[in-house]
Amino acid sequence: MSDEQIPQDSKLTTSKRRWAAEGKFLTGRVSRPEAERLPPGQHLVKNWPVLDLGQQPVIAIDSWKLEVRGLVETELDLNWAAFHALEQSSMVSDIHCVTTWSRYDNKWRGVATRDLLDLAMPKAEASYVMLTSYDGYTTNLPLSDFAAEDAILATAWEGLPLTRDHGGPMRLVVPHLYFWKSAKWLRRIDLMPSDKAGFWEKNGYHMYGDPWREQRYSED
Ligand SMILES: Nc1nc2c(c(=O)[nH]1)N[C@H]1C(S)=C(S)[C@@H](COP(=O)(O)O)O[C@H]1N2
Ligand SMILES: [Mo]
Repeated sequence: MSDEQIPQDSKLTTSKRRWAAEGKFLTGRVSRPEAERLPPGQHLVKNWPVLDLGQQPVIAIDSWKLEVRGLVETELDLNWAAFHALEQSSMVSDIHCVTTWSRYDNKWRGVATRDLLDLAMPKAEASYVMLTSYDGYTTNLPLSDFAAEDAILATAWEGLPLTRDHGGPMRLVVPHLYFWKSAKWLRRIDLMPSDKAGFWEKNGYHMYGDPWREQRYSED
């Protein structure tokens, strides 16, 4: 599609134009050659392992909600219908778990984190994000990484509703960081001025978690 055909007032163009103008969310990430697709120390799996704290919360769609709080112009309280009224996107990405398995070409559908941020409008001081889930899990990452082009608040995987064991009804997917940053059963997003450790980050995992730099543990 040429630029002329994109409606200039669409949500996508608005957020892209605004973020480009602000020079925001530039992570310096580059696309990688196929030979570097598998990060060091990882092996490929075809199945999809389940990893969590052992408590898989049961969340009724009627009582599900997502809160956005902290350094935003507009705090958000979205129920299931409001979340689905947002622009829905599809993305295909790889999973890299710190326990050394990787899984290629996972097809997600849901709300792009950028589209959610476009609604909430991060304040200039917002630099980090804390994610809080229904099982009490927390994890932290820079706002620019949360806002990556391929980061998605996923409600479906391979065309089917995301199952509870994998974080359904909704989980985050941030493909360019180790998978512990991709909070399952996500309930709340807090925008913060500075970094704070989440659950695994307090327990020895790296604050950032880049698979290509093998940032597995905090002493790395
Ligand atoms: N809410 C929540 N999210 C979580 C976890 C968790 O325990 N609770 N575990 C993390 C870890 S360590 C990994 S590897 C992935 C695993 O996701 P999966 O079970 O869908 O493979 O979820 C991440 N997100
Ligand atoms: Mo993990």
